[in-house]
Amino acid sequence: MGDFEWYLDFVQRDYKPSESDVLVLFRVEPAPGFSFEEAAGRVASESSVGTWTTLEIDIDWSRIRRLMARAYRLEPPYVLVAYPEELFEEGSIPQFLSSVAGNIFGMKALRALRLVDFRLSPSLRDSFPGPLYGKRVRDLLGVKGRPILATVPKPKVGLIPDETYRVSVEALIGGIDLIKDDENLTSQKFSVFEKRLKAVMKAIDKAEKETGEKKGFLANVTAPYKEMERRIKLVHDYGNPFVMIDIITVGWSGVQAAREITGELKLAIHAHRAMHATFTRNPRHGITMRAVAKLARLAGVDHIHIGTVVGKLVSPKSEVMAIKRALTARREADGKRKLGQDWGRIKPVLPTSSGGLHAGILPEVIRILGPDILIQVGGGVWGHPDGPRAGAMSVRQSIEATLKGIPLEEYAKTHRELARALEKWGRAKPK
Ligand code: RUB
Ligand code: CA
Repeated sequence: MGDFEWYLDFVQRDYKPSESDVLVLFRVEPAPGFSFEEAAGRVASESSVGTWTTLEIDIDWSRIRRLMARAYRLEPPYVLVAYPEELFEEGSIPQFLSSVAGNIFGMKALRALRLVDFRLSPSLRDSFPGPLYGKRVRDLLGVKGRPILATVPKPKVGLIPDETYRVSVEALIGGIDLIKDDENLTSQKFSVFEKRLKAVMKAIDKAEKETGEKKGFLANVTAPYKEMERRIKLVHDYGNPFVMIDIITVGWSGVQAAREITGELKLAIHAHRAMHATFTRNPRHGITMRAVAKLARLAGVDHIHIGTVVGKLVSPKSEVMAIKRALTARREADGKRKLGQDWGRIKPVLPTSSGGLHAGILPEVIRILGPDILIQVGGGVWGHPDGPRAGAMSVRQSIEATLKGIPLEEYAKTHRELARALEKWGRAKPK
């Protein structure tokens, strides 16, 4: 058997990347019988121009050699790969992922592979729209100096529009800014999309009149594409400036196409990340949430879930902070296990903290993430002993106390709704 492989040609330790290269940082575990170098070469090869064997065709090989990816920094288990930007189609997240997160994840020579981070070249970056509003969604609501507050009516699915109307009025009057659909509430028979939209808009109208505050609806338009487009237009017709999309289940093509329409209609996109944990959770395999968040920023969502550290879903502090930086930095420096991106004209995204939150643990969330975030509290509003209006009030009171630097127990002496929330939950960290 002759020597038919050319994988090691893709390892070039002396390569100096240029400004126009796209860099991707991988964590690589070779399968038994393969060296780290062989595994790294395969990653660069299969994600760019290579295949399993040398080729015998008469073409312009100088072009192919130019298009090769190069694994140039090998620090087991990490490898940094440089790709010439020409390998990528402008403005296409699907094509980018088919390259750098494609076949390589299934290669027999790798036991595990994780896409840790990436940096686009300036011109590839600028081929994406980024958020329409990003942090400026605050202007849509007129909320300044405190986190924006959303709530998902619970039970998460099963309410009929009339019930959604009644409970939404309560939460909005109690002090919530945004009613949010849950990830799996779209248009089931008991809550047909347009009927629910109508109901929530009616609740918003009533609450705005009563409170003088501006309110909104993160309406989950997630659906097969044509239907999603129809729902986005409906949301606009009803005069609501927000939609919510489950960005992972809809897929990047759907998110990018939705961004074109929402851009025309001037709607903000709330990105729910349901399903991300199928590939972000295992630290040895998959794609980091930090990388997913950067893709979402490029595609142009305005808010995205980043975790809570203290809530019901897995979200370690270091990871949550890394995601937050990737979403909000104008320009990030390279770190030990991260590639900084200069974001140019691409706006920052507003981070959303959600999942198992209630009045008693909001001070910790704000201490960790700061006040420039969107906070979503579901069970912590709907499970309040005195109902959702009191639940919403308890959450606003907890935020007020935190921003004024007053301990919750102290503030609770003069704020009954907060006191009642603390009686039920204390500082419990839900699981
Ligand atoms: C919130 C909820 C959201 C999670 C998603 O409900 O279930 O879908 O935030 O997780 P509750 P993440 O407030 O009752 O827990 O935000 O980590 O993506
Ligand atoms: Ca949910």
